[in-house]
Amino acid sequence: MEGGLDRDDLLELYRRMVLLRTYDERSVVYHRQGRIGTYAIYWNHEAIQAGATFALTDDDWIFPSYRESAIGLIRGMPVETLLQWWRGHPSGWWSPADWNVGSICVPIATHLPHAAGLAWGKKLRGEDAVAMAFFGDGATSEGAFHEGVNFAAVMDAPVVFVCNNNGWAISTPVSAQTRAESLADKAIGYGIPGVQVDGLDVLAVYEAARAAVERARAGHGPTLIEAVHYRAAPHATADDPRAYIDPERVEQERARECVGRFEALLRESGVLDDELVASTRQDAEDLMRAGIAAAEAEAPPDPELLFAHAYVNPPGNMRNG
Ligand SMILES: Cc1ncc(C[n+]2csc(CCOP(=O)(O)OP(=O)(O)O)c2C)c(N)n1
Ligand SMILES: [Mg+2]
Repeated sequence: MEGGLDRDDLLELYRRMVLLRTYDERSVVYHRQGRIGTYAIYWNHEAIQAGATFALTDDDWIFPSYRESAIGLIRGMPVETLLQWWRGHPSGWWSPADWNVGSICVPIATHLPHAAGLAWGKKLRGEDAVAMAFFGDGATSEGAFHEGVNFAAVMDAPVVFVCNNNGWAISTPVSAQTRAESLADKAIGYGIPGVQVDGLDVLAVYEAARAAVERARAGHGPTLIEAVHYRAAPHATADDPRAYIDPERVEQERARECVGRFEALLRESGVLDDELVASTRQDAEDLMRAGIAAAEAEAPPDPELLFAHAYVNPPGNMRNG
């Protein structure tokens, strides 16, 4: 079977990719209908998210950026929790310890020291959990990237750093971020392995992550994985990339999209047929429909919550009367 995975593994991997894809496509529609707020599209990032996390056990921790906002789905997190996050509803703030999934991190790279710290803490306690942190190409220009990776390297902390190199930090291309030949090369400066993989090949991503997790669990410290692809959708629903992106290149990338590519491979090897494809998609769509209904059925939050944990003594202009 493919990449040391058996038929059930391959189907589960496929199911997770379809679930992530469906969530993303429905979210863009919900945004256009005014049912969720600004949304960070991850269309064609599913191979990275599903492939890398497939190497984890449920005891391992995942630290997502906004680009991996729905990654909790692979652990069974309810769709409505994630939709509520994008609706700005407090029921979207899950406790990381309930799912071993950190909070969605919007400030670029600031979750990397958190992942390093958690992993080091696990190691000190003699627990063998691994932390996997996701971030973009632009994040590698941030101080917190250096601090997180260097700290994890020095402490041999069990971390897998997964860089989603989609070629863009909003409108800034990778060529304006670094003089390094590849982002994986940055690992050399930290004395850890750096691996470059095709970010649209879910099995290649899985294999790189599997090796990195094994290394981390064996006490040999972190690995930097650079998953290379090209952003095939706007940065977010608030972005109009026509001002800076090459539309022909985007069309080419969309034609090689990762879910269809894996689906074709599984059909060729006899693992998938029309019926399974249809039922997997239907299940994901049903889950989304139930999720948005559950989210919209919740009472709106109390606006005072905005201030509840902000000030012990609110300044005068924020006090009533
Ligand atoms: C510390 C910080 N600086 C700036 C921003 C504004 N910002 C939001 S997304 C983004 C681009 C990040 O690009 P990249 O790391 O490549 O991730 P991608 O969005 O491509 O997944 C920036 C600069 C931010 N969120 N946090
Ligand atoms: Mg990027």
